[in-house]
Amino acid sequence: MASLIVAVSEGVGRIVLQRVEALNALSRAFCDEIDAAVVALDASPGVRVILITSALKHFCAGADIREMAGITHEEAVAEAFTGCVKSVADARKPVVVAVNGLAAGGGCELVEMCDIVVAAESARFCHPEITLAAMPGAGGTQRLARVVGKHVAMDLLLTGRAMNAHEALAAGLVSRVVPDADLASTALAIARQIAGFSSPVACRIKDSVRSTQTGLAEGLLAERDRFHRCFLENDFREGLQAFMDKRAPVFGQR
Ligand code: CO8
Repeated sequence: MASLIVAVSEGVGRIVLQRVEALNALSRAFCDEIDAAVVALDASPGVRVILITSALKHFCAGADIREMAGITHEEAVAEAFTGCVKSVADARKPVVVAVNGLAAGGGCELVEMCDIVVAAESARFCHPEITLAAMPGAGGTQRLARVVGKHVAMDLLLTGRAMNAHEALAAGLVSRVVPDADLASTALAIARQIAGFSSPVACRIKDSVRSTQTGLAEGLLAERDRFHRCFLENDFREGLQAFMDKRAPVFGQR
């Protein structure tokens, strides 16, 4: 089965994530597929809005931990590796995301890159990187802190706990919370509504709102550099190995 479905209808370019074998974990190949789809939809004259959804029980389990365990520090630096996609944050057109189940780590960073976040009532958001002796590398310390503020961001990033949909709404990470059964239809209705407006104006509004994020580009680069340093550390290797062994990690022991 294809891990991605891309379809265009009524001005909405829809991307459905369905990497079944790893709960949409963001392997490099999967990120490349998503990036190619977003870039193509963003350039397509028939598309005015991009909509990202998951066909699985979770939105996305984050970076592909199994794959990451084989990446060296040199490779991470050379590839500007982040464990997440690049294109969503750069899209010119508005991006709506529908979140069901868990959005973890890189999956939560993908959400943070989107413009309108519609969450199912049972959706949860977390940054469990610290439990692996890792840290976000694709904006988790930057975009998250900008939308939820320092203290909520610190709570999520330093404890790895999951925030439910209503808490995420109150914190500003989510735009709307809807009953689970209404997630797909509500997200599509929002995307279609925006697609019915003037596309150049929608893009200009997006651009203008984005320009409020001063210092973001510098913050993202500094975050990525700090993230890459994890690849040199024993605790990080232990965190990844423990996940794969399905056991609790033991940090600071080697
Ligand atoms: N990477 C690779 N494989 C994964 C991942 C992942 N992130 N998440 C789940 N899988 C695999 C599981 O290993 C399992 O495979 P198998 O059946 O072969 O054992 C399969 O997907 C199904 O998973 P579960 O059986 O665990 O399904 P559950 O419904 O019981 O649990 C969870 C779902 C809660 C999502 C659980 O799988 C989980 O906790 N996953 C890990 C989530 C996580 O920690 N993600 C953050 C990664 S860090 C990140 O994204 C930021 C970038 C920095 C990364 C640096 C280090 C990786």
